[in-house]
Amino acid sequence: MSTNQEGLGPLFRRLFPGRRFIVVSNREPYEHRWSEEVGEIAVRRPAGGLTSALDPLLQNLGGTWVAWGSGEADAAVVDKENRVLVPPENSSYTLRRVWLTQHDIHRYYLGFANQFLWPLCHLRPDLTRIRSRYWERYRRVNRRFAEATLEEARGEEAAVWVQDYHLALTPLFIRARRPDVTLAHFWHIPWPPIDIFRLSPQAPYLLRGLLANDLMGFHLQAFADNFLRCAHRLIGAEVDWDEHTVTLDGHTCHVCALPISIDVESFREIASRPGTEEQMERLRARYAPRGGAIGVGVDRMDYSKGLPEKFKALEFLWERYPEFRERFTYIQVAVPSRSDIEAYDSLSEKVDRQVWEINDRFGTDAWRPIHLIKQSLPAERLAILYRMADICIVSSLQDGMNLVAKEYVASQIDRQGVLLLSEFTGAAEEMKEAILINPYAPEDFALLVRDALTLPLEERRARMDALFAGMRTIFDWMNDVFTDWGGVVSGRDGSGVARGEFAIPAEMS
Ligand code: ADQ
Repeated sequence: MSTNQEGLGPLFRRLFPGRRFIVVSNREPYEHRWSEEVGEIAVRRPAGGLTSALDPLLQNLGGTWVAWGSGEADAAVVDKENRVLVPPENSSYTLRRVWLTQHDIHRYYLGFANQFLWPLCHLRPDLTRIRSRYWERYRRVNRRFAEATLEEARGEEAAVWVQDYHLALTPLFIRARRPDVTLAHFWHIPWPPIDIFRLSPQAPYLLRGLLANDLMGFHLQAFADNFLRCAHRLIGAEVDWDEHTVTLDGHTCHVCALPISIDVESFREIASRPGTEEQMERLRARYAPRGGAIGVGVDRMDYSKGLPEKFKALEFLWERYPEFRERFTYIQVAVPSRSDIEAYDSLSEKVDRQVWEINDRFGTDAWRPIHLIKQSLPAERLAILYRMADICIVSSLQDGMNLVAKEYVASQIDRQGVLLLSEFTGAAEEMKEAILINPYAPEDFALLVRDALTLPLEERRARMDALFAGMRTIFDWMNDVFTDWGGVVSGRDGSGVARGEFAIPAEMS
């Protein structure tokens, strides 16, 4: 752990002298809502590690954040250019809002992004919905984000950082008009192997959109390699496997593995606040009235997170090893997510049913095996749960990184917990001292839960200390992104203008 938040502003200025910093993402860092008081507007800061890390940096640099204006009162506070200064108490940077209609939300966000790209990238082609109207709207909205970004660049030199799978085409739409802007993109979810990605009828255009970047970041080298292979085989781009670069129509994009992390200190600070121990006692008495161990899971209700697989394994545990009945209680926090999509709705019902059946089968008058909390909890409550839990289970079937695993380790002030981590998460590449599980094999999974619950304290401590020692922070990650990106820009001919042809194929307009 080395980089601190304060060092990032000066680092950016040194690496990108004179460039305006612009972040582009689907979600916005501040949402305006009508409050209970008639006519009053309240500001909400949507939770999320990346937002909380980028916000202070933008406050320091005074740049612009371009995002979907999703708050119901957002339109009431912007100026005629759709801009509002944030944060409200200390105007430091510009939030430029992009408006989405109900059709846009349905087709671009819920449609192409979340019913096509998300399942495809999580190796679930069976759940993809291919609709031409989704693709048409995805193009249109991506172009809208690009236009807003171009206006915000105001003809000045700029460094634009685009986030995630919602905006794969935006880089090319920007680049085609402003080759002098430097562009980086971070893809937060897996990039699938070519045999899956090629199922996409739009594969060539998605690749072209992303190859307009100077830097393309993934959590793992394996995802970066999948991307390079797709670019080479599907559109004939030239790949340099030693340099991890890919060149198309004269422009070179650097493809890097940059594993994300969390604000470790913030979780530790919250988990060690005065009064936490008393709250832990209260929670133990409430959830595990017969004593014994407590396990925790924190996930969005998403089919990639392996919740049914986890509950299947826990069912095996209580069935085969009755000594854990009344001696091990599991708390699952599962925030509802994308519930307008059928696959999410049916997952939620399935999980409800499964939990009900397990509780009915093994529960007693004094003890409920699984507590399912279907709501979003503030970081303060999550940190207490993480600190209290004897084990934390992350059972994703596929996951770009998985921040929950890192949040659990950061909050383990008493160094006694055990992390069970799916080998199919990006985090498993770094967190070798976790107990690695295969969520597809419920009996082996159950055995490993049993092992975790019976590990001697000394070994739990040794594992947790090693996990903690290996933790990097989200600020280290941003430092790495800027350093790699800055290296690419300074390695160019000095003019800052990207070379290459940036024509937009007719199918993309
Ligand atoms: P997600 O799929 O959202 O992120 P994850 O990395 O686990 O997955 O992050 C979830 C975040 O939401 C965590 O910070 C967690 O604390 C929070 N959260 C979950 N349930 C919550 C609840 N009930 N209440 C409050 N907070 C809750 C995507 C990719 C991941 C990648 C991240 C970051 O899918 O693979 O790690 O982006 O790049």
